[in-house]
Amino acid sequence: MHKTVLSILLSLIVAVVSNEWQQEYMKREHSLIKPYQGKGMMVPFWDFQGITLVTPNYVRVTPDRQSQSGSLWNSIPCTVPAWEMHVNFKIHGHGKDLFGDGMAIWYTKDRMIQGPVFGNMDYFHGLAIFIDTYSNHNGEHNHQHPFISAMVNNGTLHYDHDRDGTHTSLAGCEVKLRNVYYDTHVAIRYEKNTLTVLTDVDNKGEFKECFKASGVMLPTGYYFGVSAATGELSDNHDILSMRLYELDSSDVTSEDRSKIIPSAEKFESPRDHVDDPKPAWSGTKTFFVMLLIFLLIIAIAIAGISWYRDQQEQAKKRFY
Ligand SMILES: *[C@@H]1O[C@H](CO)[C@@H](O)[C@H](O)[C@H]1NC(C)=O
Ligand SMILES: [Ca+2]
Repeated sequence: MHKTVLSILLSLIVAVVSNEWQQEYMKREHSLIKPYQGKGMMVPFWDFQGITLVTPNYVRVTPDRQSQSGSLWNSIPCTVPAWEMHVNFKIHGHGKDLFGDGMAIWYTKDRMIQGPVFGNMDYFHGLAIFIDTYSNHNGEHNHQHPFISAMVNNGTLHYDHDRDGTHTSLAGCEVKLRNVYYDTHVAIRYEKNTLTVLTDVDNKGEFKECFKASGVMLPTGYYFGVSAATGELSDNHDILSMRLYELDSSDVTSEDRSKIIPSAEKFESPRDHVDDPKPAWSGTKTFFVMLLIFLLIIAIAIAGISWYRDQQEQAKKRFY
């Protein structure tokens, strides 16, 4: 009896807390989740360009065909100063050794402008996270592909495709994420002028750090987007979901961050990948986890007390 009540109570607490976290901190207006289409054929908060196709289960940014490009763009500028964007995607195709070109996740001033940088415009303002599956210039850099890297631009820098953007890259890491049977994820966290990119590409259900760059200045009011392109080589570039979480930003809420010009401290040369299994939790996340642990302890105490009482009853029955 006690046990059933307790387990119901516990699962209720867990459900409420996790739902609360989702509702409170996931910004629906910057997220793309299933079912994508609302009433009619409209996808609320998102616009599409080029070859991009919305299906019930994924958004195919490009199909596995040569010389295609497409993009999807959030239609609401992001006013949240500290955030974490989770992108669930799949890159797959018929090519065994040759495939490309890759895709990019954007947080930029302009949106819906087609161009040469994975289907989007060059000389952009803001942040690009490139998932580059094809090495255009073997020998120029000492990393393997696919390679995830970041670039911050104030509108003056050119993305050099022939060199895989090596000269303008902030940091990066190698990832094996193509043609796997499970979904792959990338998380982009921006808080306290620090950019952290994490990946979950091993089907383990946990993120590990790809790189972290401090001194990254990004304004509020830019747009999230994803673009992809194929050239002589091709791949399906599929987006399954995008979820934007608001992080605790009590330290910066008084600042006006809308006028910031995008910039980053000195570009670092690509360094070796360092695993960081310790996830950095936001204050709110930590709070809920502590609350959950606290409630669990209380539940265990209640269970313990009632068990003890039952034992006493039993003992009394035996004695009398
Ligand atoms: C834009 O970025 C370039 C290269 O980092 C820098 O030299 C230039 O001063 C920046 N311009 C502005 C207006 O911040
Ligand atoms: Ca490339």
